[in-house]
Amino acid sequence: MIPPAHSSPPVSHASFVTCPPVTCPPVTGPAVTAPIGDDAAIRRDAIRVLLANWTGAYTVPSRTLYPHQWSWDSAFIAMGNARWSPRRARIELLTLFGAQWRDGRVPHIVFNPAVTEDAYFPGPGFWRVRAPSGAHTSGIVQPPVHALAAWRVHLAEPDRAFLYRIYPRLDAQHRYLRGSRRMSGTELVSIVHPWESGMDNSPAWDSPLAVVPAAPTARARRPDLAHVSAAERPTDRDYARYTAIAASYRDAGYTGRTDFVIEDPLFNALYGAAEVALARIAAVVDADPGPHLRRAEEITQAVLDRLWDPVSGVFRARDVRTGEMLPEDSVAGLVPLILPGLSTDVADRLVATATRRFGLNDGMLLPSYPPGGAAFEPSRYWRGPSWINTTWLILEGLRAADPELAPKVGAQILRAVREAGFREYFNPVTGEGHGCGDFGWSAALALDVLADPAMAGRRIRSNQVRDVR
Ligand code: 9WN
Repeated sequence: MIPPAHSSPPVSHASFVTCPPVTCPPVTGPAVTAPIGDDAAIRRDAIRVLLANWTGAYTVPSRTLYPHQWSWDSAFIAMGNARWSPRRARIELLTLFGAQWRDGRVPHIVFNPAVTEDAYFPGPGFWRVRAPSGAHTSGIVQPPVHALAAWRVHLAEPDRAFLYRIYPRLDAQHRYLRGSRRMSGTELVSIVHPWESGMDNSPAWDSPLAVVPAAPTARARRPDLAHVSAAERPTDRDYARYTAIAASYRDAGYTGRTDFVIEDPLFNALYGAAEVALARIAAVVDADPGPHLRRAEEITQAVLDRLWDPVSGVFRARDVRTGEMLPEDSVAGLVPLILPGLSTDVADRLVATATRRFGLNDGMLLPSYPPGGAAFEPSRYWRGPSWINTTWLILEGLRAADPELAPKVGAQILRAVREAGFREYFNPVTGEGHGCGDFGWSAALALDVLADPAMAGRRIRSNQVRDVR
């Protein structure tokens, strides 16, 4: 299937990079799984991981488990790369947007043609898509953290030419979400697959997934299990459901609804925060920031109106098919803390929930699911472990909401990678590392935290708070 192509010509790698074409060189150096010394050592080793995962035009999340380009991984990785190689960070984002579809969607995976089909499931043969650039991609999206990443990359090394280039593509990405994903008729956008949430195996998805038929024909191959223990990954049953939803969406031409239509607080909070970042970028590229700021306000209000649960003091996902809020909480419900327009009252309640129910202030790493919850599994992918990216998003929100707590959360991130290495996720209670090693965003976001003035003991000035930097 050839999806509708983007209206502007696709970005060609050759037009903006002088580095070699996308290839997959062998991994260099041993995987980082052993404890790694002080801050300077963390920095050195984080850069080593990012270099080892660099393909010449983007960074793979992992050489073993995820050997292609992932959408939101690239945004987080760009923010870390901005701290030592802004040029690499710009290339990372431009490469991703080079595979943008004509309708504006930014696919969640851009496949490396040098990697064999059986290295990752579902691969290009399953999705059957070619973007206008010719790249093989998936047909779904991931949380839109890219405008924030582009703005951070620009702040690290101002480059108006980069912003002129990326702004129309970011704007088209948001136009796609606004035009094709507002499925409840409100300002909120829906995800149509658990993979779109970025938190695929979250207990929050258990109830909507329970009604998805897991047909035997949808049985997935599991190359992931060659790299990571089955006890740390989703079950076969869940994989069959993921596969069934993706296949039905593909067969419908990647449009419309699936059996899974959810308004997710993490996705929508990043969408709102990204509109603020787009406003900042628009001001630099002589575009009008006004519509972005208005949309940021509308999205923030809709997140509050539709997803805030005042009883439990956390945001909850809503099932658009039933109209009901989902019963399970997860760290996704804390991420609206990043919205610059959130009221102080709500922000304070979120901080209280994060500290009381998620144990944020206990010296424990921030879990992806509350430790007191019935579905808590401290080492299974998204069902309890702590992840560096969600912890980092909460840290971003805390800069305004609780400037005293923010550096402690930054310190937790550094402690996690110091003690266990750049693992994909961490047992929040013991700190033990799980999933793959040498994981891209764990390295990148540790670099970002290390470069943070608040981490060097400096106080955050009040004019820096409530600011998407
Ligand atoms: C499916 C790459 C991605 C992350 C997701 C994480 C995991 C993929 C998988 O890995 O998902 O997209 O195969 O499990 O859940 O957040 O982007 O790191």
